[in-house]
Amino acid sequence: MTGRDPMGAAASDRRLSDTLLAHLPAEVEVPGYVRSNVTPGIVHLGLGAFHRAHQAVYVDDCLNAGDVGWGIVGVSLRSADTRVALAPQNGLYTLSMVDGSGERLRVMGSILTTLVAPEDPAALLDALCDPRIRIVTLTVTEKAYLRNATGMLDDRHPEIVWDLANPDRPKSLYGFLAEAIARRRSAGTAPFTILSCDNLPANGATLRRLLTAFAGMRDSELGSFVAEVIAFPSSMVDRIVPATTDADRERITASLGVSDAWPVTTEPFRQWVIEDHFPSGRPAWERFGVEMVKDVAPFEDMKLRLLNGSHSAIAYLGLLSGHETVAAAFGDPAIRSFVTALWREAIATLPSDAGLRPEAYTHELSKRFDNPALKHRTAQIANDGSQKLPQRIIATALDRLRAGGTADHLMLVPAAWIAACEARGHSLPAGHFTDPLDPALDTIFAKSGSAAETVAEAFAAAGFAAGSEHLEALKRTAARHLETLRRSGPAAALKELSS
Ligand code: CS2
Repeated sequence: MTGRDPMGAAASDRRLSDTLLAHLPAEVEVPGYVRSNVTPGIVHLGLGAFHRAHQAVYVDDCLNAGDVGWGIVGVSLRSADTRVALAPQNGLYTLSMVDGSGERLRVMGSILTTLVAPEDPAALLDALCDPRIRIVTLTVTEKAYLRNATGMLDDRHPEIVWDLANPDRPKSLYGFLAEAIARRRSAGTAPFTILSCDNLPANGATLRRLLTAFAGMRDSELGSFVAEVIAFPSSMVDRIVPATTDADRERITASLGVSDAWPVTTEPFRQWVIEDHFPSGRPAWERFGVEMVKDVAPFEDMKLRLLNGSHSAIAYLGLLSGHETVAAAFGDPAIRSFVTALWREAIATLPSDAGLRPEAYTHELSKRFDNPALKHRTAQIANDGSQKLPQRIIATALDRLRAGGTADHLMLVPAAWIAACEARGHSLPAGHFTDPLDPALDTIFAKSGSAAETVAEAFAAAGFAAGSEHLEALKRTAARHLETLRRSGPAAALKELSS
């Protein structure tokens, strides 16, 4: 396929759209349903690549099977980029699944409309109050939960302060959800179920706690209503989705013969485990491989501690060792054997009676990390370490120490996080990755303290192991690693652990 049609128009002159669906190459899968028959049933907050490669695909499966009441209203809480790309394409975009054996393309039709919250908060509140909406899903990333260092709602955050004073024009997810819940309640509309799909432990219960706190600050009765009436099932989501590159756009546009401004690239693997508590109804997701369970906690712990924990390790050690992608870093024998030892430390903290199969899981993970076609950048995963490490690494390390074990491998990860943050502007480009804690980290690094001093201040700023009796022990181990990283580099730190 050259990207030129017989009339001579370049592929990039024509945009993917409903009317062009019938003209795509036969090997490209397209929606098997009539999109104009689909009605909205879900509002999704956080229209990033992950949602479009994961949940939107499971919903597309349901629509293909004729369950057409579950179309998605996709919402960006920040930038208009996704709307700008997708609106001229009628919300259509291409999902590209890649592995060593090639690429499969499928055009997704499950996102019916796209909204940009800051442009028109009233439109989002209207969408949330539509009685046809029965579920609100979220992939807003860890930092949008606006927790302070002790894990409580950060009630001094400017967006929280604004939302309390301006309930009709909210900015944060809490402002939107609380106002929509209040409006539905006074209109006599059944509440929606709120389904967090972020990589947080007990994500449903966590969101319930934080939204209850926010709603209670507006009005104590609304707080009780959120706590008692709204359902917040927890879920574990899994699919590796690298950020889309210009090369992806060009390759996929050439294959389609029409231009797609924002396709998503992912791996063949996908997993979704959800607590089955949807009082207002839900799609029959279990028909498409979703595991509907009573308690998602063991699955969440396994995924956060084994996949995400090792991902962060690979990201920071990979960056310090000059590896640009996960596959390259995991192909480095020293990093690979470190990750194997890290998994051993983490597996010992998982429940043994929950039917998990961590050895099979890590075996499959190795194959996923090795996927040569994925080009998952270490810098992408390195973002927001202060928000990610508590549940990926620190909680695991605390469990190890509580059980009388060691956390030597685990504690190399926060040390490598600090070293990689310090390396920005030196051996790594400034701004190579970012963290909400960057202003605080800059102040800490400017003091050029010893490894022990830097670790103590960075741990305090991030709230790592705050209040735990094991905090000092964890800091000591991390400081030892940071000293080696600073003095002799990542190879020496890895070698020290392998001997
Ligand atoms: C990654 C995750 O960027 C990151 O922090 O660890 O996005 C990871 O790829 C997904 O959780 C996989 O399901």
